[in-house]
Amino acid sequence: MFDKILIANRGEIAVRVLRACKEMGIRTVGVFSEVDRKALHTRYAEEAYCIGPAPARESYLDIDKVIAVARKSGAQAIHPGYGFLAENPLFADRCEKEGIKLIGPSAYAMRTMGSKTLARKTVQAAGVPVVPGTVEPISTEEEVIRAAKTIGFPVMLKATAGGGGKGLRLVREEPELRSALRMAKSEAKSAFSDDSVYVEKYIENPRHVEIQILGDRHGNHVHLGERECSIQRRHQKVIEESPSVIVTPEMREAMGKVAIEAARAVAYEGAGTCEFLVDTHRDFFFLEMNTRLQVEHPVTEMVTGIDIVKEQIRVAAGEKLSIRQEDVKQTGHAIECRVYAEDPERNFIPCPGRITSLRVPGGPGVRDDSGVYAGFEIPIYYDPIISKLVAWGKDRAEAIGRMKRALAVYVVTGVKTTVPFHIRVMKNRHFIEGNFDTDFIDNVFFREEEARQLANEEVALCTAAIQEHIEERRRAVSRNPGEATGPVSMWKYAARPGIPKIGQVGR
Ligand code: MV4
Repeated sequence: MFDKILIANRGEIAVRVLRACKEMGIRTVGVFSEVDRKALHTRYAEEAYCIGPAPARESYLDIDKVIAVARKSGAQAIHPGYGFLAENPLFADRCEKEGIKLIGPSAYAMRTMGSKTLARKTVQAAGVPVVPGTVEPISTEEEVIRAAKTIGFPVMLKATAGGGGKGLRLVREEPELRSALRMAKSEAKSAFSDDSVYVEKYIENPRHVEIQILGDRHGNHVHLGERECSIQRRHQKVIEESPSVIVTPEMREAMGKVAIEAARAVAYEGAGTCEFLVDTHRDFFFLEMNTRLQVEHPVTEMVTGIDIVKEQIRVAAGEKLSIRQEDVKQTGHAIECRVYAEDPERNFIPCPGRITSLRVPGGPGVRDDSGVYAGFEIPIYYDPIISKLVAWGKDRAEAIGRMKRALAVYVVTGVKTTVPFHIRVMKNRHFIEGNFDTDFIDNVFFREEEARQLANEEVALCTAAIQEHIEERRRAVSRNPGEATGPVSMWKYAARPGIPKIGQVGR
């Protein structure tokens, strides 16, 4: 086993990896940028080194600087966390050359899965169902048109180097194809400096379900079941859960099996994730494979009891996986809310700044993976994540109940957070019923919230009008006490003695 690991990351994920190392009795080395001198991960690492100015390009993404710290500190392995250098095959190559173990899969596995078309080709050859479409990048307009006609509209144009929402274009009908292709290509070019695209059949109202896998160097692979990740805002996951309400035991077994086949196809070592789109008939299709530890890994840990980071470290050291497939059991239900320093009232703009006070929830089934503390200033340079709040319960209803209870007492002052947004989602009837797809947040949820707000405004307006009327009468009566009874009904008026009836000739 390693006796010293460098954690080449910051924030909550660096803290998460540091915790695993400490529990395993492994010494830790941190790296930090100039704005992270007082960050939690910097303080928590046993030794830590500054690797440059705030911009990630000059610090967390600088391969030479990270390698220099590993050599100087005598770390035998590097854990890259997620983001930054985590899926960079050049970094993997460099670590190998330096004789430092990168905790994760080979550069070959990263390269294969990094190219979305090569990934499709590779896993398809291994018998994995992929979204119908091309397995080669396409260059000319004519080829794209031909491919789209063969596949059948609607289709989706995707960047070969893509992932996330960039270089993505939905094409419903043929006339839109040419301009969509130009846009997809130019977006892909500026985002990835690679303008090649491929074509897929568009899956309507899909759900995003992913399978966590683990592999070792001895040819063992297991899957840890699924995570439901359809609750996304503009291609950013915001809430994840395990298990998924739509996945049956048979489906889980089938998806787990093909995810393992995909992993075996690249001799996958460490923790990885196969993403699938699930259509309305519950057919599933491989989308892409992420060759890293994922943000949402805690929900899997909560339902399986397996420490994914410790397994990563063990297999990186050459050990066998500590579990066999038959040891993997999902117990209960876990939900994760990503708490960000963003203002949900102002279109989720990032709100970096100093956290003036912080009270984190606890109690049964609640886990908060945080990268901050009261007094810390969230820098503007990185993802403004505060923590990942995870609630576990014996079933989904209990997990939602615990999440609501935890969110209600989560206090962060000094910066705006996404906590109020999460509370709204936990109370949404579609969410409670498990009835949602990848369109839920951007379309259904925000539209319902807006309609509710408009209805509330109408009620407020009526209440104000009634109040105004009451006050107006009160003022009129104080001017003229004779008006105390208000306007007299014509029925009463007509019945009063001595008052001539309408149409009656006076006596
Ligand atoms: C799709 C799709 C429908 N059909 N591909 C968006 C990001 C990228 N990772 C894949 N994405 C999609 N690919 C086909 N053939 C719908 C999406 C999609 C989506 C996927 C997962 C989670 C949220 C999403 C939101 C909008 C669109």
